Amino acid sequence: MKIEVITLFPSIFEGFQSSSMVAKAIKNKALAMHCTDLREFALNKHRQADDYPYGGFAGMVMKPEPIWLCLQYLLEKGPAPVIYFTPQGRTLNQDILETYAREKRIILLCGHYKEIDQRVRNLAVSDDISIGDYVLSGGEIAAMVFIDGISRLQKGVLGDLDSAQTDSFQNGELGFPCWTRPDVFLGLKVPDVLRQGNHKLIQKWIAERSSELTKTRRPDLLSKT
Ligand code: 6GU
Repeated sequence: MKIEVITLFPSIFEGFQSSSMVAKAIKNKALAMHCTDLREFALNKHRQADDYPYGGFAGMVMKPEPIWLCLQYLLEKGPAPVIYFTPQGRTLNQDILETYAREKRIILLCGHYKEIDQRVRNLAVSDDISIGDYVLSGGEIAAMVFIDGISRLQKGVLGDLDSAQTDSFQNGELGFPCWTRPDVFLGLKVPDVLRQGNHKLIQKWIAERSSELTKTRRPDLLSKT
């Protein structure tokens, strides 16, 4: 999968691209990532990408022309859905990640300041995504959340083939608590059932822990299924 990021701040993505799961996905060729600096498509000599909003509101709005030109340039190379990150979008969840994880190429548009001009949204954006009910100063961190979530769903990225299957949200519930060695830590023992190797019992036990946790912490998830 190829991810094209459009941003005024490409340097934010440098450490992100070269660390952890995303770096591994890129190294394994499960993922390719490319950032385009929106300012390269800014028209005037000041490379201006934002301007005052019509209506006299506070804040700045990103101008339509650089975004439009940048999108034309990227879409000439081939088709791709254009996802714009905004608090006005639908809230990201695991289903949305799984749907986009199957695409060959996606374009992620990061806004900054207040919003981008509505005309370019109407003309060229295929989906608006938010990562939650709070306001960030730009879409870059939201795009990184999205890329991380998608990259770990690419084939050959997670070490253990099954490990995505026991994630939180995979079957509409939260995950379960986990333990590792040592057997006893500060006098606290690992639950016996996990050490006895009866896989049927273990499956039943962790399913109960998942349900318990979901019921107390996220009852809203249970009413969805
Ligand atoms: Cl996608 N962008 C911004 N600026 N703020 C957000 C967000 C996105 N999702 C939640 N808050």
